[in-house]
Amino acid sequence: MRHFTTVHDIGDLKTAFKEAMDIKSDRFKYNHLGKNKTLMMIFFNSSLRTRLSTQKAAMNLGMNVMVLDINQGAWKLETERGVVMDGDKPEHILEAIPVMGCYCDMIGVRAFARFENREEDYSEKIIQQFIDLSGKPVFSMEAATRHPLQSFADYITIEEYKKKDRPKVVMTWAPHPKALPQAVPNSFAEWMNETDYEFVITHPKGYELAPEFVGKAQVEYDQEKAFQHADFIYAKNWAAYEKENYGQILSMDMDWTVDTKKMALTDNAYFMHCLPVRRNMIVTDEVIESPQSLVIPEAANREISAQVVMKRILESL
Ligand code: AN0
Ligand code: CP
Repeated sequence: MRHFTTVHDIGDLKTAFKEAMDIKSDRFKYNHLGKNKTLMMIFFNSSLRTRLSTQKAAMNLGMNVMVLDINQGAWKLETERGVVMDGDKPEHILEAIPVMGCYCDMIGVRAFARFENREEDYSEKIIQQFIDLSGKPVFSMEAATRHPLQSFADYITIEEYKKKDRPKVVMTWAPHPKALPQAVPNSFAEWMNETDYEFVITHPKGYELAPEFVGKAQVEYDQEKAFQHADFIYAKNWAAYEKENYGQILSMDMDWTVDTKKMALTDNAYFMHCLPVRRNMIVTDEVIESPQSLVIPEAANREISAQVVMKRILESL
């Protein structure tokens, strides 16, 4: 594997899960693979889990790690070609990327959707430029439309906790005070559509995701109906995708918050969220603190998903 930006880069999911379990049973087993190799992590946006779990996974593989927060200490980057750079941005991304590529063996990039232009976000301009111009393998640490390391960790978690072969997994929209990208729900849907689980998406009208991500998922606008017989509830907020209100908040309806009453409609479902989560907006204290909450094991699996991905990239160098 050279680059990792979508589920399609990982191949067969069952094989990837087996590799994840192999690594989980002894995370230092492949420590020789990363000797004298350097991971560079580039953050255009904040992070707690991705930063720590990816660095830890790289250290487990014996790699050296460099981290750069573009907005803290680096030169402000111009990203448009053709502009007269007489403003507040001293460096162009078209030089910065190949320069970064000189100092490392692979690059992890976090660059969220900017919500300025839907076509530009959905063209994955920033991460694609890293792929085209760095000369090094590139993996996504959440790009404009997907968060595949998160979805891989979510998939591992479901495989570990499922009590039946074909669980019912329900992804539900929930309210949030700030506009959030569609990357996490898009990506989760993309991974779930590669499994044989029963997969349902529920959200208020107007929050439809891009059809290429919804795929064969069932869309149910009645959240209570969707929760019936669910084995996993995956909560997430996202802003509108539709062209006329792209990136906008259409609803803050607290009736969509995941609470104990709604969880009681499920088949004793597990609760999942990628974190960070706003309590008592997305989910109540009671639900996130309940024994059914998988938010911590899910975050722990971020180290494992990152390690499978970087191990495969190292093997291809
Ligand atoms: C980000 C998002 O929703 O995409 C990152 C989640 C992993 N969340 C926030 O910005 C709060
Ligand atoms: N889930 C996740 O990616 O968290 P961070 O934004 O803290 O990295």
